[in-house]
Amino acid sequence: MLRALLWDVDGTLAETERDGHLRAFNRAFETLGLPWRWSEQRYGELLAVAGGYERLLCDLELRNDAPADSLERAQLARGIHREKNLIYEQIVRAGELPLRAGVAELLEDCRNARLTMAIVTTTGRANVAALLERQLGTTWRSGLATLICAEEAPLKKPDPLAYALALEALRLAPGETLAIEDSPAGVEAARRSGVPVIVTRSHYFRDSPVAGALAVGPSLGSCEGWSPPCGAPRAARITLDQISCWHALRARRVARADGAL
Ligand code: XBP
Ligand code: MG
Repeated sequence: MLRALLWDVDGTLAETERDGHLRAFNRAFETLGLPWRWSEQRYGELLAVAGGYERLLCDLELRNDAPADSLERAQLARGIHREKNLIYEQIVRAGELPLRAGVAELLEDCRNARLTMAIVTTTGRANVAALLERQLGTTWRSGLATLICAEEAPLKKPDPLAYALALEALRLAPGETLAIEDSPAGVEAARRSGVPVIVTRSHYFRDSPVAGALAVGPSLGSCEGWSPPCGAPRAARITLDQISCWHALRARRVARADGAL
């Protein structure tokens, strides 16, 4: 039985990478008088590295015009990342990062059904709080039993730590939960902790292989294009009933493999 829904943040709740973090990084470079700018395509390549600070450091290591000394480079990266997060928060508070289609409705389904939810992300807590407060109002925490963010899980996805901590906090077995992710790293993190996962593809990962997901589709705001197909293909969006169906299918597969059915 499904007892908790675990939400990824970046790319899943909102298109935060292209419309938030990338813009904020470029503005941070500018504010700090640095000549660097990342194109949308370059940022897509850098997304192979999880975590904004780690991503930035990886880019600086490849630049001839970045400090050659590793301590100096790390210090510079910390300063840029701090500035980026301040700017990111401004973008979010200005309302420029709407939730993706179907997200608010599915959150509401879960609240109405009193289904436990959690946030499981590799971004910082302040970024999550700013986004959800701006988009959902001051009651944004309602229904969220725990938030596992970069502060709790310094080993970032695809490491399974964030999911392991969420399961521990919720005192649930992996099979009693289901994660919603958008990226291969997120899917790998969930799978390595035994958590079944569905994928709502985001801008940067629209064609990436996501092996092992229970279901994959373009948007929670539509029943079109999902594999396996939705049970109610004419429904306007992915509902909690649909999520529960996918989860139950998997539970039956596991039971069959165990010889219980
Ligand atoms: C995706 C990430 C994040 C953001 C940047 O996180 O890799 O690191 O790109 O955030 P999610 P920070 O698990 O939510 O998909 O700069 O705060 O690290
Ligand atoms: Mg993500």
